[in-house]
Amino acid sequence: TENTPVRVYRTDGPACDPSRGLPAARADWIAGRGDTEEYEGRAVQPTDDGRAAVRRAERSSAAEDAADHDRRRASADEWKGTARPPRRALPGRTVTQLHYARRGEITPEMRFVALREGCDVELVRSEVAAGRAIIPSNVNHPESEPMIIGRAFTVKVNANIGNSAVHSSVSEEVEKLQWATRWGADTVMDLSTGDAIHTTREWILRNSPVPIGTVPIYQALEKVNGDANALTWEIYRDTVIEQCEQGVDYMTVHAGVLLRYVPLTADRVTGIVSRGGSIMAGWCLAHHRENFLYTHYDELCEIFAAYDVAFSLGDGLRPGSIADANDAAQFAELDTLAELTKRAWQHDVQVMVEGPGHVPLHLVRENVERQQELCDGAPFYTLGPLVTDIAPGYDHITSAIGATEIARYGTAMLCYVTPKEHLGLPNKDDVRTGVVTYKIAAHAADIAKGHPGARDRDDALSKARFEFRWRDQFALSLDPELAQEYHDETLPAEAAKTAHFCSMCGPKFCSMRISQDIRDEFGGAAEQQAIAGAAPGGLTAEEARAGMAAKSEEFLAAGGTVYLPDPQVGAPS
Ligand code: IRN
Repeated sequence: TENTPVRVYRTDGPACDPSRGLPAARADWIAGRGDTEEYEGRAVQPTDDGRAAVRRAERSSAAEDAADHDRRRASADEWKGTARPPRRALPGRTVTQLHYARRGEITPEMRFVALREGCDVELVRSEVAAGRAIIPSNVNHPESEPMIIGRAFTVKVNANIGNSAVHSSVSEEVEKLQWATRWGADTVMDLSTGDAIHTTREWILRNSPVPIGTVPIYQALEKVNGDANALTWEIYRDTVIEQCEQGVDYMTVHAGVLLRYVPLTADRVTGIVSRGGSIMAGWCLAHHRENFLYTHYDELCEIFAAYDVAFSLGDGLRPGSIADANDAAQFAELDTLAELTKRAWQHDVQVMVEGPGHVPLHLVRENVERQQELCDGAPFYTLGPLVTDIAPGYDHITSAIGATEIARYGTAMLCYVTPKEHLGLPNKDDVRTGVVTYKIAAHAADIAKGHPGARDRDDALSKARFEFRWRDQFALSLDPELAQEYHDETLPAEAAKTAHFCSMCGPKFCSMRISQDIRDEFGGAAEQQAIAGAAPGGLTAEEARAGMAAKSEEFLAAGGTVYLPDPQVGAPS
């Protein structure tokens, strides 16, 4: 029988020389709208001259640190790509996808997204216009391939990468980006906190076919040498503009951590676990003033509107243990995130809302339903959630369980968790495991939601499996290499790629093969007979018939009903 091809969108983009970056495929679309202008000289000069690393090396007087710093500078000097002047909205113009969608205009980005999702472009436009979906697309990131985050579309997966003060270099981060998109990450967040933060981000952006997200407060903190109390709105604002000019597509902003909410975390088991959340809570307490991200929020909206940067409203008070799930602090912050969502919309700025964290399975659904109701359907973007706290080393699994549940009820994007969560910085293997695990969660949710066409790949793989087309089975897998590696561990011979069994059950007990024999015996096609005949050691038709007769007797003796009658709950006795 015919096998129709299955189309899968690859997120890894075209191959390129990392020191030159990807072609600016979207540049003509952006310029063609005539609503932006290039400007000379960046609004903010990068502070990234390595001073921070030298200071750090001096502080710790660790020779290793200095060597690490030299290595980073060396890789930074290798950049051969062209430095484009930054672009922003012409005075008085709004350039966001939300703005165009609300005006009823369809952009090339919306068309691209519709093709990618296999849906009508009007669905894309109307969901963006309603704020229920976002297309993160900074005008300074023309290398990106447009994608959409919203509950009406396939569930997306974000992978976090980024160096920390203790580990990894610029080129390693680009490799991690390419690695993450190779396994299917739909967006990548650069959470670098060490030195060379600007350079690392530049390399990542110029090489990224997927939208890039950041948490600007991390870089702002670097600028004040890690002293949260020294942070100011001005330092933060300049950092945001610097990142807008580079092309960051969405930014996590912890503007919902209000001064009055901080005491609500006092009795928690794990307090405040969000990095950004704890920085802002510390700042609020130290100054006894309201969070400057909240008080300057409208200015931030104006900046975002000029570059089409989307908000990812941070959940700075998310629970960090199942004991703290759905508590007063978390839900108070959510109320504020709802208010901020609507304020962003007033500026035509795209927005999604971040969610937990750690939540036991039975409390997961409430999170997404509450967020969807309060935030008028703005996309929800959640970190897991982990449904239990007892499996460090396996938190990609504890969180994928919660992620599947929360996506099933409407979360639009899942932030992956790797096996190293709570334990250390993920390496390449962890990134791969994290991304694939989250592709499983997202896909399982798509199927459960009845998303059109979601099951096609499953059906194709199952058919390949049933027909012993091993190579097709590998190719259709989320991780073809691993599937083949595991198969070949016990049956490496080329002949095994067409054999009608694998080493799990062996030739004699392969259920697929037995099914095929039965199909063959009771009216199977001629080609099935040929297949059955080729396999060694299976059941004979005689054995199969005898087995089925025995089963039939057993079934009839037990009453012969397939389904038991419905229990009469509460019926009068
Ligand atoms: C996603 C949902 N909730 C949190 N996240 C991600 O966590 C967010 O997008 C970013 O990657 C990271 C921010 O962590 P902190 O600063 O809140 O700990």
